[in-house]
Amino acid sequence: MPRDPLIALVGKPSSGKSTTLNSLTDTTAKVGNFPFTTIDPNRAIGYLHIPCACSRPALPSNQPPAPGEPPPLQKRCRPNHGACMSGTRSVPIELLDVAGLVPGAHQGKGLGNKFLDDLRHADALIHVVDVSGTTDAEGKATRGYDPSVDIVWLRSEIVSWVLRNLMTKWGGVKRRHIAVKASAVETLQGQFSGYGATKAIVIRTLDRVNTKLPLQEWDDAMVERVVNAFVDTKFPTVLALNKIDHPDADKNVAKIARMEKAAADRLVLCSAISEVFLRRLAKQGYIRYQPGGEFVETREDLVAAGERDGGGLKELDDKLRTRIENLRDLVLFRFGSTGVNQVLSRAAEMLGLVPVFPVRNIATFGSGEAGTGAESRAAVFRDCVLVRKGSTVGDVYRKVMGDAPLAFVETVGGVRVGEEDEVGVGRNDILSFKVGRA
Ligand SMILES: Nc1nc2c(ncn2[C@@H]2O[C@H](COP(=O)(O)OP(=O)(O)OP(=O)(O)O)[C@@H](O)[C@H]2O)c(=O)[nH]1
Ligand SMILES: [Mg+2]
Repeated sequence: MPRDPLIALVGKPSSGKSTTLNSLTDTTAKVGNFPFTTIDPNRAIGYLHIPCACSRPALPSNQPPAPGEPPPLQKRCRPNHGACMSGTRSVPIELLDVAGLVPGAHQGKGLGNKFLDDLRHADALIHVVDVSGTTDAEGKATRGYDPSVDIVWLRSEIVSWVLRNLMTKWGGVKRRHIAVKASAVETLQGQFSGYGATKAIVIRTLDRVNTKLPLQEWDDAMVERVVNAFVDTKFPTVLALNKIDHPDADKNVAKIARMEKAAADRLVLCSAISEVFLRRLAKQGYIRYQPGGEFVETREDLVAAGERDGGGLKELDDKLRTRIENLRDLVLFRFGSTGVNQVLSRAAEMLGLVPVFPVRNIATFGSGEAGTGAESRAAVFRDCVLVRKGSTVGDVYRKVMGDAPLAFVETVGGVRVGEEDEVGVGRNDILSFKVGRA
């Protein structure tokens, strides 16, 4: 059965990995401004924001009663996990906060070997880069550091780690490869299985390298090329340019953008600390703020807008008011949000994750007890699972229902779909599984 996707946050110490994790979850990982605050790998559930099926006007009985009104299904959408706000659904996804990596990590520097091992099961990486330039390569406080070099050395540490693991055994690998007359795909799959590499990943790796040379004839440079291609295939990486609230961030971001021109879609600007701050103030009743949103409203704003009791919000002192003003100007107004949700969405896009909505009743999209009169008014789209692009209806079934025998599967309109049909956004992504013999 395919595993649930796992996204790992990597970066040097103090780049803001734990803060980013906190900004995407409800847990509070230990945050500090000194290196190596995170000692153990820290798993948490983050929330990926996606357009929910309940807001699709093309679904039967989902025409809005009047223009501007929410469609009827949206009012009855009740996720079992996460939430759905005005058609934007937050779907749980597993995140891993890897402790800070430093140059030389693959040789064990700063416990690097142990930390790199935590990456084995990651499907995608979020490299949290401190673009304020106020921390050096080891995460120590400084001024005017050039963060563009972090992007280069961190990737090369990952490559060196995989390369070293492979090269220590390469002689034996080659001999065995010849003895059992294996294909390059088979041999490499065996070697890369410890990183959770599937056959498809190995095939894509070799496509990238594009060599006709048999494996036993590869020289060191060729093995290194293969490992580079493997790292790019196995660990698609989003660069989260964090701390954009800092005055020195602009020039560093500009430099990185020039450097990454060919892969600009993997850059996302963010200020994790702003998101954590805003969510905390909202929880404490000082502001109105939708996580990841563009706007912050204070009591004064709401009073000015005619809400008599200021929405029940608390009064802000001068210090808080100034901080919120700055955050509005420096982050929300300039960038449209704190950017953290986009970081996660971009990682999910790179992974090609498809949200699928299994329902019990394909006519009502409900998942409660079938057949009751209340069914048509009951909660809808209770479940949503994330699967990889290229997954089939059968893959989703096994993920959701396990080994139970499958009779047939229906999608919207009661249309039968085959077990081998692929799922995709807007196609075979609302499914009703009938268990038992066909
Ligand atoms: N200005 C600013 N500071 C931030 C931001 N995000 C994190 N920080 C600060 O950076 C410091 C390090 O943050 P952490 O989240 O602990 O960093 P880390 O990458 O988890 O560090 P290690 O666990 O040591 O590897 C803390 O003082 C944070 O408050 C941000 O968006 N802007
Ligand atoms: Mg940390």
